[in-house]
Amino acid sequence: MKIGITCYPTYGGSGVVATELGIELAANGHEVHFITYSQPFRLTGREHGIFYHEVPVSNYPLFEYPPYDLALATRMSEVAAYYQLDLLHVHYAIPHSISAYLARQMLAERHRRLPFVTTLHGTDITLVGLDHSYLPITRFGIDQSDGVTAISSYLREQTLQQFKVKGEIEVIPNFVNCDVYTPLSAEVREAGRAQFAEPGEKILVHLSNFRPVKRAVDVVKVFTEVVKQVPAKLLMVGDGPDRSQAEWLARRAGIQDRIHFMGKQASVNDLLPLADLMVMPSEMESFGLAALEAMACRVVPIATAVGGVPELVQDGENGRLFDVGDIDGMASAAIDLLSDDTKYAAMAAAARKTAQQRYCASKIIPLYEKYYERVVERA
Ligand code: GMT
Repeated sequence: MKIGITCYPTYGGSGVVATELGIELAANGHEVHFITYSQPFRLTGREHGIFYHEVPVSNYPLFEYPPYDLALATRMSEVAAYYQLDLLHVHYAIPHSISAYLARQMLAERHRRLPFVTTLHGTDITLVGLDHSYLPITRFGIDQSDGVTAISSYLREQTLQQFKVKGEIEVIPNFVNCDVYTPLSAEVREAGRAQFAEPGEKILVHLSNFRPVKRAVDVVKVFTEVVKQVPAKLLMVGDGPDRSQAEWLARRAGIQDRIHFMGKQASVNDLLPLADLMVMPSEMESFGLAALEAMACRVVPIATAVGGVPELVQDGENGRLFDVGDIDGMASAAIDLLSDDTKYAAMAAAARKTAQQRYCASKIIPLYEKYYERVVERA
């Protein structure tokens, strides 16, 4: 098939999922066209079967707000016509589903079909879509989509309840390429760990866009308790509004030398397997992709039981779950696991098994392919 993909190309879970999906689809022989305002950060631009089309947004003094949604709709319709796309797949409802709707209407005028699938990722429903000014247009975009998927059962239920949408929503969970996100050999892992930690020290990792919903400050609070009992280092991967507060707290606690603030990283598959624990204390996660990527690397998640996370993490089996803000609970679970090699090894193995058995790209990509076929057939 020839598939157009639109997403937020910069840092964020939905853009990562969209990019990885495009890479997997191209590897399966499909032709994939990314239509976004900049090249998705996990793409090099040289991948076989993947084409990138930038959306230029002209700005005139008259426009206080440049109309990106309209520029996107125009580019979507052009790319669809020039490359004879079978369908568009947009990630994150706002404004992508509305631009796709406009592109479909524009092409219909010229007797061309362009069905589109919208994948809901989380904050498009749980935060942005519930802002009164966005709710009706988000509902409209969802209702107009030729297919709608959600990345967890939790998000599907939320959308049905809050938006009272008309059509079906198919749950297709997020995925990870278990060959790319995979444990390292003992030798390579030890060499990698030596860049960040002394021999015998444990490594904790946090990966996010440091938005308030991620509670990055809680990670530092948990780590402050952990290092009182276990020699350890913390890798803070990513950047965003709460980074400065997290850095300030680390200094105030006097543990700044134990924390590496690494900023945005293009690839994390070489970093995650160096760690022992992933700390994800989010206020909300519709799925929790960072935890899945860590689990695939045999890293145990210490997370909060919010949104779709309990669909991925079963407390005490393949990770640990706590209430939001339960710093003591998360810290003592981390200390317990880092002090008991047998318990840790069993949980780490279960984490990897969960990724392999339920969320491997090889299992999830065919679900998207079948879904596309159904959408194209009935459009
Ligand atoms: O929270 C983020 O990282 C941003 C957001 C996005 O759309 O980029 O993430 C959402 O989508 C991810 C990929 O599907 C999910 O793994 C995250 O759980 C979800 N974030 C929230 O629900 C807060």
